[in-house]
Amino acid sequence: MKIIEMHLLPVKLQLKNTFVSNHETVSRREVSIIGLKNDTGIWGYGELEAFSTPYYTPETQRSARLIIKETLGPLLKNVQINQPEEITNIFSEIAGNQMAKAAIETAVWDLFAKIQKKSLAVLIAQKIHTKSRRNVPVGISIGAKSSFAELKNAVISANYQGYQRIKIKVTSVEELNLIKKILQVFPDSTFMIDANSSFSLKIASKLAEITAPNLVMIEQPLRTTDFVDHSILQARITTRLCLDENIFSLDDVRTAYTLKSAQAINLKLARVGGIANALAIINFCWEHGLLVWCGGMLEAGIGRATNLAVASLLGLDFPGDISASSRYYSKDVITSEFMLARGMLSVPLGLGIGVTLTPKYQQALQDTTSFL
Ligand code: OSB
Ligand code: MG
Repeated sequence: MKIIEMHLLPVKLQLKNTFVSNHETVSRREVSIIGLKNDTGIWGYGELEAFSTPYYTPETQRSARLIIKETLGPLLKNVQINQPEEITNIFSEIAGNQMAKAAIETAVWDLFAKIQKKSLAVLIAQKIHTKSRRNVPVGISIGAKSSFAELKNAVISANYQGYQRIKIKVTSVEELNLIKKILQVFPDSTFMIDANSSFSLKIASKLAEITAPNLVMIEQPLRTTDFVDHSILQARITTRLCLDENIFSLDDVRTAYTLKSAQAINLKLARVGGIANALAIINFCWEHGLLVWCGGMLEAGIGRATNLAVASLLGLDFPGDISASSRYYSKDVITSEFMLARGMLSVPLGLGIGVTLTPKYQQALQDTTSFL
């Protein structure tokens, strides 16, 4: 197969609820939809997940769109592609730029699944010699809250909707104290905390104190790229640490494993450069007893469908950050909605990612000129 057209459409979406983390406060989410057309006229779709600003990762929507158009796209021009995994190898001569790479790479996987007349979930499961589940248990990530009442209401709502695990963002020691109370008020809910790099080893004893039977892990408490302090902290606390911001590659996961910096990995397709790298990381984690689960980054419909295909893998059982569509945008880019039923989302059964752009976005994407 050859890719003969590449299209990129920037879209701005309005979040229903402002999302607060240590990095930034997001109310408007900018993503880009990428559309690839192959030489038999089949389209594959991907989503560029970089944020507008370089706080969470170095890439931004603008920087990644530039890299896609000027650097990555041209590497695929007139190239015969026989397997989706080849994309990662072709892109490996380009340093970094994981999210730009993932946007194209995931679209190529969608294309191949469609060519092979199967769902992306089934294609991915075959690649890693497991099965894909029809329904995936999921969790929710609640933005940081500065009052106990607000936090408590958000937890009650998450429980009412049926989420199987609740992640709470924390940006300060004061908020950590609120969460400590929440853990006691809701003994039957499963919680985790995500600090998005807001702490340092100075508060190691505070983090050691917060252990509770219903607190399953603490995500990225310390500085992005720091494996050493995370390792020191993990040795001092009984709660499992999970890395997010630190993980851009399998090499990073190997570093975390070797230094014992964490016992769990938040896996984001975009942050690790796409599906082939994600599968290599899943394999490594399964072989080495690291808990790996599917993270999220406020994706729109295309990105959520792609995540769900990966999260459907039998064995990737810990509920990920893939919530119902209703939790995110007032108007999404796809025609269908992901709805929560008994704490699960169902995996689309159609070909490829199994979701369709709304006519408006499909038209707008096709109206852009191909940059290939
Ligand atoms: O740290 O996991 C994170 C969203 C944007 C950037 C980073 C993170 C998150 C989330 C939200 O926690 C997960 C979701 O998409 O629901
Ligand atoms: Mg995180």
